Amino acid sequence: TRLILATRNAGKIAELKAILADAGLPHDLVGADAYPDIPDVRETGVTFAENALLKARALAEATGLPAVADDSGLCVDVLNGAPGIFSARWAGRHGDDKANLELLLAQLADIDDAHRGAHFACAAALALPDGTERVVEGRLPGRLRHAPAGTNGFGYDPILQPEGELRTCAELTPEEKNAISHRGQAFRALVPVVRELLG
Ligand code: ITT
Repeated sequence: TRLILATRNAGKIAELKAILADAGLPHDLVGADAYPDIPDVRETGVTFAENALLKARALAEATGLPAVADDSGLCVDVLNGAPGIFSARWAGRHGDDKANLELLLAQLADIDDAHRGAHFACAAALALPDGTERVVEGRLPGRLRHAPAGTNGFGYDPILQPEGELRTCAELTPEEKNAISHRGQAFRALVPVVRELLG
């Protein structure tokens, strides 16, 4: 069966395809870009889980196919969890990863190493056309560098150094990142749910 990945973020799509294939999910995974006529849903939720469910539900309803969605972001301790659900548009324009990262580094310029704790969070949602819904979450704790390092991944990867690592997420290989990431954890937890509900 076909499973729609309800995201237009290329970085997420690449990771999700690898994570779900590694977990042995036999479904034909198709990005939301295969359905260009379906308008983007407004992310009006106040949590990652709510927004992931909104995105999955919209695609499942519009296509009549099961859909999974990812809502994720970077939560910075000293900013009380911001950018959080606003991570994709922290500097104003949706999806401007470079501007978002530069603004965040500027905001944290005076924060010393002892106070640069942060985590990536991800909610993975599954929605079926019959209205069945599930959501699970994962997180990757670490600290924020003062300057970007590495070229792999996307978004805030060049500044988050996972706990127990000397490299940033952007210096990990895709396999290393997926093995520990918020997204890897959330979607590996979603796989048995997909199996149970879709076979
Ligand atoms: P879709 O809604 O189409 O899935 P989006 O990019 O708008 O795409 P989100 O609203 O979930 O998705 O925003 C997530 C943002 O959080 C993303 O733009 C990145 O800046 C950041 N982010 C999430 N996961 C990340 C990761 O693994 N590495 C680095 N940054 C990440």
